[in-house]
Amino acid sequence: MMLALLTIWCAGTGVLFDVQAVACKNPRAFAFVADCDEDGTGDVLIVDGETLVLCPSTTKGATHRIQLPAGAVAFDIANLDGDEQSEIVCVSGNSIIRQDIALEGPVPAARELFGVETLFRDVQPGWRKPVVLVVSHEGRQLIALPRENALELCSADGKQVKSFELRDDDSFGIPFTSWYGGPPRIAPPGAFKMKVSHRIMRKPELPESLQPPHEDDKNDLADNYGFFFDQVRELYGKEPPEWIGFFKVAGDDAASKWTLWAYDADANPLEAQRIVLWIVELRRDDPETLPRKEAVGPARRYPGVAYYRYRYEDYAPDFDGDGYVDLLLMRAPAPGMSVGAVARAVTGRSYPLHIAIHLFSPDKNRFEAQPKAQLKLKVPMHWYLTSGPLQKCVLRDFDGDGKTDFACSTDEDRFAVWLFKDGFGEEPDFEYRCDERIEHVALETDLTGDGRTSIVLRSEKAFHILYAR
Ligand SMILES: [Ca+2]
Ligand SMILES: [Ca+2]
Ligand SMILES: [Ca+2]
Ligand SMILES: [Ca+2]
Repeated sequence: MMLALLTIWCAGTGVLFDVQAVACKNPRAFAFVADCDEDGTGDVLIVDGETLVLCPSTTKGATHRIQLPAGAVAFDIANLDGDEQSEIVCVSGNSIIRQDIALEGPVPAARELFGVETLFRDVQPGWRKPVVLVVSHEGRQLIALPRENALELCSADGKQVKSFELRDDDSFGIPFTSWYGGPPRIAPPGAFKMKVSHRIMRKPELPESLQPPHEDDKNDLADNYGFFFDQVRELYGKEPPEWIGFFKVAGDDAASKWTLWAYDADANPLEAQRIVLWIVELRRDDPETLPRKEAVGPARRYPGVAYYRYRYEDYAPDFDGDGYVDLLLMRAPAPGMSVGAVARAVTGRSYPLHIAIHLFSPDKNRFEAQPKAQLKLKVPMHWYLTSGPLQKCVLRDFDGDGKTDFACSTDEDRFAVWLFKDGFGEEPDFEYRCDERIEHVALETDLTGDGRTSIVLRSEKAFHILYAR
């Protein structure tokens, strides 16, 4: 297949996504989102070795390749001078370098803005990551640099404008390394902020205007696995079998409703897997303490296994858009099915996978016993034996109607999307056939801020950008 062509652009009327395939050479290439054409929308960028590949939304289908300055470790895509175009600002050794982005014509040479020693000197060679370097402070675009004892804000000519001293036990966590995974967030127009994670060790006290969104903090309860394990043990009256999961169904941090679930040890081993779950209301008066139980619903059993991702809240699916998180169960055929049927499934090299959506009913305070939507899929047999039958699952809103939709791989090289419209249609609403094996979902993000999620898939030799239309 001609992946040597740099990009492939497919568009059609009435389809859910425009697809752009962007070839890349480096196996460790990664994608992230920034606004590289200053139009207020997110653009997909790919770091392919030392090449930055830009896929600006304003030139749909075209890519622009820029060599990152030699030795660049941390870099930011931002509009340093407030004109019509973003630039790359990066740290290379003790140099702060500006590389202009030219979406037309030749790319200007990189130039050093000033020299300064920063903590980025300690990163490993080859570390090359998007980082928040350019910040708005008191109406100015400044370069924020983590130094030995302070975060320093400098103007583009290297003059120190402000310095935020570190206290002894402070750490640089955020905002000095951005992570390219997870859902990036769109900040006010023109100020695109990526999801930021804790990576480097020192953090000064910063004014509110410089603080990135603390989206991780709200998940601290979800981090407390031991707390939920104890709850299940108490509710179950015995040791939870195998594994438990938990996710917030609704509410804020002070008063919230959670689902705790465990594999049901009482299930007949010949039955399909079954879970037992409880709806638990928690209240927490003091943010420092663990919450207490307000009310506990009865144990209820459901066929299948809850699809669960760590930090479920980030992906909390709400299929009917009522504000309550719904339950997605997946089920393989019961082991009790006839030997002949199993044999046929195996020889066909595909295996049935049953997906069921149970909506949460706030009136009944439980998930409905009857699924609201179901899908009967066939997936490669060996997925069961390796990483699980449900692969590359994306639970996001793709058409912007406020209701979560469903997408997953249906074969090594296929990715299918079903919109939730009072249920799922028999056929997928969108199907993408890659020309090689899809390895993982690189990004799932709202690029335009209107609730429609775009997806970036990674195959061995390319990224495949599915732009929500
Ligand atoms: Ca843009
Ligand atoms: Ca600029
Ligand atoms: Ca719901
Ligand atoms: Ca939707």
